Amino acid sequence: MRYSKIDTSLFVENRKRFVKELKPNALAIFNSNDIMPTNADGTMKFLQNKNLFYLSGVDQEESILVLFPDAFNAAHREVLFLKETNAHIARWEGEKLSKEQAFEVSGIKTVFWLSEFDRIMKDLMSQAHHVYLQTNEHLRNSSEVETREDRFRKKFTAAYPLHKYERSEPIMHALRAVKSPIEVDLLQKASDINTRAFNRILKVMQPGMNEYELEAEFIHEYTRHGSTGFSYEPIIAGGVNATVLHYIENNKEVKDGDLVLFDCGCWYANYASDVTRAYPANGRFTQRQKEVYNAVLRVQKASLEMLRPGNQLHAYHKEVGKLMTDELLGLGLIDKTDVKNEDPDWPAYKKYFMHGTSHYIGLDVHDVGLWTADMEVGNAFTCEPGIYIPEEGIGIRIEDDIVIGEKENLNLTSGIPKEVEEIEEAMHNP
Ligand SMILES: [Mn+2]
Repeated sequence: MRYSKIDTSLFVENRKRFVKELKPNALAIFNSNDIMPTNADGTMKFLQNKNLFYLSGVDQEESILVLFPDAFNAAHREVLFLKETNAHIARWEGEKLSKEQAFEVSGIKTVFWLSEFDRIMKDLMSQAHHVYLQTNEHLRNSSEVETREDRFRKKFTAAYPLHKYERSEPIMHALRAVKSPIEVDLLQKASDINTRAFNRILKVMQPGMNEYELEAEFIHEYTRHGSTGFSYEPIIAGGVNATVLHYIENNKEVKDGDLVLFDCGCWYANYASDVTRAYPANGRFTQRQKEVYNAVLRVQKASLEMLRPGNQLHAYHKEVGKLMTDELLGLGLIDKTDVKNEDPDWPAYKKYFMHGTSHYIGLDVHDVGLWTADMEVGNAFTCEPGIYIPEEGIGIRIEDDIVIGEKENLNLTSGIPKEVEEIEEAMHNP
């Protein structure tokens, strides 16, 4: 792993919180993610299943976690099944967790090799009535790929058809939405690495560079500070490219006079950062760019104030829409008639600001969480309003990552310049 050892109490506490929500005589099973194939014998970089990680800290493929708080044998209340390792395997594949190391990472005392799974589970299943399994219930998930968990579920439910199966996902969404202090520190570390990268861009960007050269500056800074890389495909978009919301080609020349949008984030210890800024290629905003930029910035600052305990995400998004409507009227992009005749399901402001303002962030970039509950202390959100004007070649989004606090919010990305004067100052004093 590239990250420093995480305090085991995080995973111990997470398991305590999780098992409290289970029905009596229930066990829960979590499978790791697959190592995804490319072509021939190639594979993608491994990314752990985030529920398994949250409950164990195990960051290795072919791992299974079983939690059974009512197990007769106290040693079977928390069990890990891992890929077997020995000197020969270590020589070929590199180091894998030993049973002792797995305990040090997770705080789980009972660790078996995977080959013992069927035998041990036969015993545990004879005692259990309910079985909690995980499914991907993320609102925006649309993947058709069968996961390791999916394959496991088919096989396991066929082997034990008469147990009562339950969803662990609603519990996980509620738990993972509220970040503990250890998690906030890890999110801050990811944000700190990202902060270095954005500040580096302010020093090196020049008209004539290609967008991918700027992308290289990010990965350079990420890698040398222990990140495993981008937490999503980065968007580096000069001029009109910034008005294409999911522009990820990053292959055009940055022109003098362009505003360049950077939507970039990195991983640290499986926690994500996700930030957007728009910086002028030549170090100076034009008058119009500044007007639009400051309009977005006002909406962003006011929106950040509304991410407070007791508020609701749906109402919040409506309020942001009102703020944006006022700014677009001020910029002359829409008029009062547009607003008067607007479709309530697709208000006039959507012409220039067509995406959501906030999402949960944590172990996933678009983290799991409750979209209908009140906001509470410990929730971590992005805040990312934008204005996109293709006819003027201007696309601006300003995005920070914050954690809701008791008295005030913690802005994890406040070290990334976002005031016009600050940006121009930094770009002219490399
Ligand atoms: Mn975002």
